[in-house]
Amino acid sequence: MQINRRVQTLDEFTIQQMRDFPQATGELAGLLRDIGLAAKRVNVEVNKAGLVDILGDAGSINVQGEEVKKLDVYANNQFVGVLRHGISCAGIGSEELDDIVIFDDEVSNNSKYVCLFDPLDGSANIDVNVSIGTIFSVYRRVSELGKPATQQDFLQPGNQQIAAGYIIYGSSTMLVYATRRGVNGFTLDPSIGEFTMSHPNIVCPPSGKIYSVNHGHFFRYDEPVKQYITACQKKDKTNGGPYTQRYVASMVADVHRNLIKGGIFMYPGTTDKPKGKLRLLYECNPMAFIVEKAGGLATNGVENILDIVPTELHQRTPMFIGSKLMMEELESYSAKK
Ligand code: AFP
Repeated sequence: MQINRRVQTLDEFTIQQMRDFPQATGELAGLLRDIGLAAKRVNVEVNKAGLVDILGDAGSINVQGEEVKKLDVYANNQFVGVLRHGISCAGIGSEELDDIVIFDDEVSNNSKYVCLFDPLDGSANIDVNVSIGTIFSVYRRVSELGKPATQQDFLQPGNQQIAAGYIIYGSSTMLVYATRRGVNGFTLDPSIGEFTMSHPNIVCPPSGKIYSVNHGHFFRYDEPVKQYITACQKKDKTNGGPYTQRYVASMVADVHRNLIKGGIFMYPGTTDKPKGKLRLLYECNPMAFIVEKAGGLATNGVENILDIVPTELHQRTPMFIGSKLMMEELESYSAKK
């Protein structure tokens, strides 16, 4: 029996990754440590949301025109705070903030990275105790070090990401992140207050039996999407099925489940909202980076999510993401069109 199994913490892992690159400055390890700290603080509040006065709406409306729930505001403030006071980030973009925030101090202006995040994705689920998450995306600056970060640092295509990840506040609290070297998952161990390696080298199964989509919009999807969804419903033992439909309406939870078990998540455009609902910079790009580094695929129905050149901070995009073979079957319907 294995006892006192020594598990590697997130910080130990990122430092090990840094040691593999002698030229590394440790800034990325520092950034991930800062994100892990903010995540632990958010986790405490998420786990007691029902007990303290942070349930319900904060009364304000965010840039998306959505009711801002108090936990959204708290989470945003935690991530902005640790990144501003860290030494690795020159500025941030957030779903909760109308515009980018450039930290513009001597240390931050010499930081190599900028960060974009959705501080609390799935916030409509907060009050009903369904899993929610934080999504983050890290870019190397394209602007001159020593000077403040600029808008162009944030409007880079997703294939330029240095790292991307999410925290899922669910039955356990996990932090999953990807770099070009792969995808690793860490589970928060409350007994030591550290994220500890639980899912090394995550690989997305090439196929699966789970499809995730909001059926309530079915008749507003375009024909290839409706044809693929119908094909999913018709799967049986003779052609890789039967499939099951799972949809939590927290993308982090849906994509995490499909990443581990195999599956496809779809948030298509609709006749009334052709760009769909999900945001490119701090929802779709990071999730696409993670899933693609794990061997899956992510598109907007026409091109790879990671190849889209952003034009504005809060732009939306249709999103199809998941197991490679399931994505290719979906694409075959678009090709027929
Ligand atoms: P909220 O943060 O407003 O709850 O939106 C969550 C989300 O952006 C994404 O996490 C879900 O997959 C998607 O919206 C659910 O949207 P629908 O409720 O329209 O299906």
